[in-house]
Amino acid sequence: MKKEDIEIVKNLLANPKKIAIIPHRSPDGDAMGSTLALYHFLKKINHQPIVISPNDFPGFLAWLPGSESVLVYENEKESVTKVLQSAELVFTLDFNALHRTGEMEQVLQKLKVPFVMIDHHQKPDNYALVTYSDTSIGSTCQMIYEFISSLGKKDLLDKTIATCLYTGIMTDSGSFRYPSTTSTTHRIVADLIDLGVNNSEIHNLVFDDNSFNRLQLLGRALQNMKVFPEYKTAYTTLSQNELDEFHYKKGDTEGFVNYGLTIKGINFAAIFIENRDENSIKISFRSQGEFDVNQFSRENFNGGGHINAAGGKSTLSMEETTKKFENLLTKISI
Ligand SMILES: [Mn+2]
Repeated sequence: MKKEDIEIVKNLLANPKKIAIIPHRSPDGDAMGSTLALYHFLKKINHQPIVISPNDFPGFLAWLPGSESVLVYENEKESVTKVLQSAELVFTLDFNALHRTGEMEQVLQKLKVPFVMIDHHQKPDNYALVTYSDTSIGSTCQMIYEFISSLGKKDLLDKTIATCLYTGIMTDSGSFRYPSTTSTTHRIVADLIDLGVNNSEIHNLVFDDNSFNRLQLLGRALQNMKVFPEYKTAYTTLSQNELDEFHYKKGDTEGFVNYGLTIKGINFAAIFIENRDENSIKISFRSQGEFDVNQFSRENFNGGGHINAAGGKSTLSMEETTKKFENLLTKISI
């Protein structure tokens, strides 16, 4: 973090404030972990923070300390809008473009108070007074650790904050196996464990949360998979009917896209998931090695993210979307 930005943030936090902390829509472990860690930290230094999520967070994160205090914009738009309008400072974490908050963007855009962005995705938009952006860091939670350290407040870290941070570092690093996991990541994690984090329990809480329906939905996704060895690519689909058949709940398809990459010789994987209500196809891309799925998604599927992990969207039918995808495979080198 830049020296002058640290000074600006120190000034912003010099007297008690009402602070809104915002994760992206459909928050994952890193988004919830980082916003709640910052929430606990700001409370400790006498602010009045509140985490406001654009929509519901998945059940496998509902054990996170402080999650019961999170407001969900989509569930109570009017009252949450008022809370947002009363904020004196806004932190946006784990995303870098306001449209990632969905409908809440309209409210955020009208706010006249300073924004602080802390994020590790590529190409940050220019909406914040302070932009702490670093695409080399594997998780926003790791950045929050660095952020608190930069403010000279590392001694305020405790088991609660550390538990939130550990969760996001673990989930965004694929349990410490993605290339963005560095020796610094492990040193920070060591610190968190010294603060009392129960790493093994957190792993169980997050990953051993399968329902029978979810396992069957995974089975369907694996059966639907198409593999193109010549393009080192595998993709799968889930239609709305299939989601309905297995009583899909938010978060159920988390991680499904990664299975394609576990096939020997496959470096590019995608999953296409139909959303009948929004009349669109939600897409996740993953790659191994050089192939830049962030760029691929930006150019072809209105999305973006990181080099090896990105999201996208299509308003074509499922059939047209996968046809477009298959055509693109012939034009790229993976
Ligand atoms: Mn993240």
